[in-house]
Amino acid sequence: MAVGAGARVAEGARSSITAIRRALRLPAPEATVTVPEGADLGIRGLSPLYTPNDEFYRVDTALTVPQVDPTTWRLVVDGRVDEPFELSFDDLVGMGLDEYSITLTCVSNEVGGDLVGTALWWGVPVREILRRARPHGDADMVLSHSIDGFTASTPLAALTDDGLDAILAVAMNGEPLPLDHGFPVRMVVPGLYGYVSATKWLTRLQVTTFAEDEAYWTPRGYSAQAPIKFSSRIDTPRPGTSVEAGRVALAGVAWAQGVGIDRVEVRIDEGEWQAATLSVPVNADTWVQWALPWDATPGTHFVTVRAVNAAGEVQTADRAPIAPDGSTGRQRVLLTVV
Ligand SMILES: Nc1nc2c(c(=O)[nH]1)N[C@H]1C(S)=C(S)[C@@H](COP(=O)(O)O)O[C@H]1N2
Ligand SMILES: [Mo]
Repeated sequence: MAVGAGARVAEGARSSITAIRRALRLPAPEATVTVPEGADLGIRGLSPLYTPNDEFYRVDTALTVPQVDPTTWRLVVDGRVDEPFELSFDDLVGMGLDEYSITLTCVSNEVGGDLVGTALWWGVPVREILRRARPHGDADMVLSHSIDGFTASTPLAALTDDGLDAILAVAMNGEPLPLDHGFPVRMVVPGLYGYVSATKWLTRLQVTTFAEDEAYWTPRGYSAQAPIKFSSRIDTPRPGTSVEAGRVALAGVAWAQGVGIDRVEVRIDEGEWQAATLSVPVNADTWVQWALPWDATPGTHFVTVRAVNAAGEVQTADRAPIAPDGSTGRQRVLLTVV
């Protein structure tokens, strides 16, 4: 029976790549992230600073998780470059790994949604790889290709800028990338939505132009370029739940990758905006947690949150849908206090 045989082959491939991944030993990163004291407020119901891999959101078009063998994996770097070349997994890791703290966000994240997560990634700057290929002066985009046909269009400058930590990542929270998060190699680019930057199961970096090439989502109603819109979320109490009157810990997260969060403000019903306490930021690319103690009185109450980024911009109340380039608006939750 073809179906049964196919399923068995797929199972076999899966278990063998799983075994290869489990046996893989990566060298420790040369530079590690210093997580400052106070970076995690440790409040019950609040997202931890680093999202465990098995709780990290997953978004991709793959019907089955691609099984990519790192021992035969190659990265092709080509297109509008002087020196096209190929790299093996050992070549890549041999360039030296550093650790990066970066919050990833999906363009499909609704205001208050959970398609956002933070990890400590080990990787190599994309700029070091592109520098070797010597992109032509007229190139302005890198089309990153996945083994499964997915592509993402990333501005060349976002990958080559010295101040931006765009990386090819091989590890997530201290272990090789999980299979469903792109094993063995993916891109991670701070400040750009995943669909224009975070290619999993990466196989090729094609240096090109926005005029000449387009990525998977571009003809499907999403912008070719999409910086992350900064936002904030209420984690606890959960929307729609009832809480006991008295001191209640309101808490959540806020992110403004590349810029940083200046403050988070909370409003109860139609009251004044109150400044929340923030966790100590790890860097501008990593979300912060916020918390505000609230003396809750019986009845129903609306709690609204907004962030102010380090450039002084206030999170807009204007609602935008996820297409074509990300949602906006403020999360407002209804809580019943008994
Ligand atoms: N190969 C491949 N890579 C992909 C995608 C995909 O569909 N296929 N989706 C992208 C999108 S839309 C997002 S938000 C991130 C999500 O990464 P995660 O699943 O590790 O959280 O992966 C990006 N990389
Ligand atoms: Mo996404």
